[in-house]
Order: sequence, then structure tokens, then C-alpha cells
Amino acid sequence: MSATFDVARIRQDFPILGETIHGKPLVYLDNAASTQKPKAVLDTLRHVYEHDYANVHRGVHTLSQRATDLFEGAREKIRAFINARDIKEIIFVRGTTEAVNLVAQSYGRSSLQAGDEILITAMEHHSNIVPWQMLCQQTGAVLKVAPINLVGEIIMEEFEALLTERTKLVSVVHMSNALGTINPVKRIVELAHAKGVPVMLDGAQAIPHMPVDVQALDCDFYAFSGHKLCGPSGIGVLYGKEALLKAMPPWQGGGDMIRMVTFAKSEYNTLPYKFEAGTPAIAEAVGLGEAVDYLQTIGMDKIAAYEQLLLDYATQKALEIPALKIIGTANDKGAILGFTLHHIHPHDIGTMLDQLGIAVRAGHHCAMPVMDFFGVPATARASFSFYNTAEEVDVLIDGIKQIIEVFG
Ligand code: 7TS
Repeated sequence: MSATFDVARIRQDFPILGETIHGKPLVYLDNAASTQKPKAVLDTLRHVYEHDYANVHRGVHTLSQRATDLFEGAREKIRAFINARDIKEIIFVRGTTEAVNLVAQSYGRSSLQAGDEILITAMEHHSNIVPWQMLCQQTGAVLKVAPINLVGEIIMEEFEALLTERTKLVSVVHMSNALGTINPVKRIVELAHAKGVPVMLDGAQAIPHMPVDVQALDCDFYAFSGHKLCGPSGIGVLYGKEALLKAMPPWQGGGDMIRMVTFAKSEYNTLPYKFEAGTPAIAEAVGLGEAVDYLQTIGMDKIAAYEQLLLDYATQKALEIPALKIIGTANDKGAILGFTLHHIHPHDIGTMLDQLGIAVRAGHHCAMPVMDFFGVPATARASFSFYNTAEEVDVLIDGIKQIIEVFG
């Protein structure tokens, strides 16, 4: 498909891609839910646990120092990966969900009052809706939702109209997990900043598919999950601008986030540790650092270009099937193909494709308001990664045609 992109070689880095499912070669197209892991990441996890493992930030002994060096080394790798200014701005969390909850409960709870508004969009994942609803219940703030159009793009005039002097925070998905839409986040940040409003970006889907530079975006917070980025589960990142993080109160209390504790009061640690209470996911953070190294060796711009070719090919093939309706047809779109097939329930599509060895997700994709907007209970979703191939797209399309034949 692309002369400069050796997908056959890349696939050899992913042991699981050699599995068979129901006797068929695995065709893994559920990358938006979680990506598979390259051998380099698997080896790193094993190596850390076999040779370098102890708790971090608290031991004078050699293993603890080694583990700490690796853990902090991973933080630096991630800083460079997203071009943050300083490692103080890189908070390790469990994933995107925890990052949004952290900002809601720390930044939101300490700075929002009754009548203040939080502005999101109609294409958010539940993890960028529910934490704000909880914050609204706690503070009396109001959640505002910028609408989307029928191709699945934010209606920017409406977004601008909803951005008022009452708006205290904007939180928007960078790339939609249900529709694939890549939002004009730089423009969104500019509009919000012109009114003095900070912006959080949910980067869970964007970060595996394109280069992300938080300084160029000028966003105030950026959240992502390691497990969608070829890294381990249980580890993710909240980027925040230092001045904001410094002013925010801690979210969770416990070990590591303090400098001094008495029964009368505690003094909190400096950034980033102020937001990292308790023993973190140590080997997993190191594994995420390795994943970032791995992806950078391939090149995020090359990954983005190859995946666009895959998406274009899959879209063109899908459009040849009259019964198939693509949900999410934005102009600027990442490698996600959500679809319905007339009256055939997406769960049946998912189950039948599984029989053919093809893994897709069927359901509401934790974006129930998106399903409501498009008037469907669910969609089937094929989501691609750089290790997928045009041949796999052909297997998917053949599978869909077989389903249509069976259901008539
Ligand atoms: N935001 C977006 C845009 C997502 O796609 C997801 C997960 C999350 C936030 C939450 O990430 P987590 O790692 O904290 O769970 N999306 C999906 C999905 O599309 N299918 O399974 C999980």
C-alpha cells in the first residue's frame, strides 16, 4: 500500500497478530478500544519485573533507585513525545478517565461556582461527560453541549455562541472514538483563550494516530491512555500547564504526594508528585515509555499517512455495499469506520465477524448521546492501526457481504 511503510515487517513485532480465532487468522480491528503490544513493550515489562523492580521514590537500595530511574526516564520520554515544556507537567494516572476526573475534582471543584458553565460537545465519550455532570452536581455549575452536524462535525458557530463569560472550562475530544472525527482543536483553543477560558483535550483516540504537540496546540490539559498507544493498561497521562497544576489542590491524598505529615496538617509535594498519591503502575509506566520509543522509531507522521490510506481504502470498499451506512463522515477523520447494515443488529454483525476471526466492536462505544443523535441503538466499528493491512480490509468487506447474504 505504501512503499515506505513496511507493514509486513511491523506485524512481526506484534506476537498476538499470529493468533488464529475460530481457526481463522486474527484480523484485529478493535484498536480504538485497545491496541495490541509490540514485543519491545512485552520484553520491557518482563525485564523490569525480572531485574529492576522495587517501589519508587522511597528506597536507598539499588533496586529502588533503578526502578525510580526507569520510571522517571519514562516520564521524560513522554514529555518529549508530546513536547511538553517540563516533566513537572506530566502526571501519571490510570488512563484518560482518571485524568478527566482529576481535572474535574481538583481544578473544577476548586474554581467553579454555581452558575458557571463547562462546555463540551455532543460527540464526547462518557468519560468526558459524566465527570463534569458530577462536578455540576457538586458545585451548581451547568454543563453546556455544542451540537454536531449530520456528518459528525462540531457546528463551530454554535460552539462559539455557547462560549460566553459564564464559561469557565472547555473540554473537547481531539478525535472521536465513535465517529472518527478529528476536531479543529487548535481553533477551539484559540477561541476559548480569547475569552480567557482554559481547554482540556481528550486525546485518547488522537494520540495513537498523529503527532501531538501540546505547546503548538496551546491546550491547558491533555489526557491519554497507554493501552491505546501500544502500551500497557493501567497507565496513562495527564498533561497540564505548570502554572495551572501548581495552583490546583491535590486530588487524592496518600503516600508520595506529601513532603511532611503531622496529625495537625500536611505539606504537599512538588509537581508532578502532588498528583500521584500511592504506589504507581511502575513497570507499566516504563512499558509506556518503551511504546513511545517504538512508535517514534516508526514515526508518527508515517503512521498517520499510512492509516489515512487504509481508511480511504476501507471507506471506498464500504461505499460499494448498498446496505451499509457509514456513521461518521467528517472531512477530517481518523482511521475509524463505524457503520450499520439496515436492520441487522450490530451485535449480530460483531458476533458473525468474530466467527470469521475478525475483531470489531459493536455497541454504543461509551458514546450513547452520539448513537441517539444518529438515531441508532449501536454501530459496528472497525478501527484501524498501523499494523493493519489492505488485505485485512478485504477480509472485513467479504465478511460484511457474507452477513448480508445470511440475513437477506
Ligand atoms: N476518551 C475517548 C475518546 C475514548 O475513546 C476512550 C476509550 C476514553 C476516553 C476512555 O479511555 P480509558 O482508557 O480511560 O478507558 N474508548 C474506548 C472505545 O472506544 N472502546 O473501548 C474504549
